[in-house]
Amino acid sequence: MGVVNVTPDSFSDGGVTLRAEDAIATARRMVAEGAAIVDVGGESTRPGSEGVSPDEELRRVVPVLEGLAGELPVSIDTSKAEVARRALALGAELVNDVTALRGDPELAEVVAETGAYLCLMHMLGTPRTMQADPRYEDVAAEVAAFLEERLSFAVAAGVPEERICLDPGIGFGKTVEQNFELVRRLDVLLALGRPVVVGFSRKSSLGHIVGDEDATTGPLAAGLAAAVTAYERGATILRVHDVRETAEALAVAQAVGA
Ligand code: HH2
Repeated sequence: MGVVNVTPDSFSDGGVTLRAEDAIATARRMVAEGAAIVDVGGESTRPGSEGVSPDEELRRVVPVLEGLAGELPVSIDTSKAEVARRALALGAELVNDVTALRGDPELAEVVAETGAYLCLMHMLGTPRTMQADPRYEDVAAEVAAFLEERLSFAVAAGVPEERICLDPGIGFGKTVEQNFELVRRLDVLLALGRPVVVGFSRKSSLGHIVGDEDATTGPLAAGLAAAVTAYERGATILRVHDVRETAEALAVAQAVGA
């Protein structure tokens, strides 16, 4: 899954593809480089962010979706029913909701009615508060219990279980150690029986682990190692900013594992 942020303030690439034509070109390049789907988002959820209005989010993503006109598999990274509805009408196939259907009470119905795929992600708190001293007794078990509950909620709302994937939410209310533990113990999430998404790409924990205490992003090489280790532990979808490099790293992991 290639990340296309149509935002001025995303944590690693804010402003890079804010213009629709740049976002469209990036999405096409990512698919040419090996992405199976591109995740288009118009709102940053980086630590400390406040969120944007539905109108602003639509203003950012609609021209990109119109430009792509259903030519590529697209996921819409949103928590808002209004944005999801419009994106799905413009050809998006998957709704990637970092609130796991807790943000907008109407989003479940939109996903159920349209037959879209859905990604449910774990987050502790909100982007504004999530990195303030996150605590768990057992991070993998608690994230799995949360995702199991959200999965039941989505199914009860009419989203078929086979259309749902789950994501531990790397960096969303977790310490550096907790992020790595979630990948190490991915089997606990896989036991829920749904495909698991991992989005470690460029996240600051990667910078911390290679010695930069003040990192707000992580280096590419560290992100590739995270992608490969997540893949080897059973992740099905890797949400990444650097598609070509990730596809090359995964080609090696696959060749070894074949
Ligand atoms: N991470 C980000 C955003 N959306 N969705 C899922 N399912 N999993 C993730 O790990 C995830 C996500 C944050 O990355 P990015 O979109 O690059 O940054 P920002 O939120 O600042 O736009």
